[in-house]
Amino acid sequence: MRILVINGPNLNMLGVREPDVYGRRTYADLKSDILCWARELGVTADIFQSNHEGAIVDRIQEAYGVFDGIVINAAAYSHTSVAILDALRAVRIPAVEVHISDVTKREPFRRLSYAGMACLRAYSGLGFEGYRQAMLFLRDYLSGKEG
Ligand code: CA2
Repeated sequence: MRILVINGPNLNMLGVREPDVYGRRTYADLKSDILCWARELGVTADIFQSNHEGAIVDRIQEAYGVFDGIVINAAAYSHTSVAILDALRAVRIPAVEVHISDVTKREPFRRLSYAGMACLRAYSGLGFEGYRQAMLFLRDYLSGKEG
């Protein structure tokens, strides 16, 4: 089972600034956690990060026929990008949204997620653990254990 994990703009800055919102751990730590959890869950995870909307759209399109599931934290593009929403809908790969912070408790503009409209569910405010929950859900969903 192949899962593509997509991270959007500025997530590569994790641990560098705003530790009160996103914690002190770095993007390298996040990647290593995701790969470790993927091994434990018995899935293969590829991780992609970009600060560019079009690059994220390209990566989603390239996933067609290759990946079984997508975990996406589109970061700020979650709240603005109809292009990412359309790409997720076009490939019809089961997708789950993740946000490290609790977007429901921040500025009102973070409550709307276009990417989330193409996702089966969202994990928000769980820190890095949200990625593990998303991969676990997808593994069970794809193997028919979760409806
Ligand atoms: O909570 C999340 O995971 C977000 O997707 C993170 C985005 C934000 O725009 C979303 O509303 C919620 C921002 C990622 C930026 O990460 C930074 C990391 C370190 C320093 C500054 C920003």
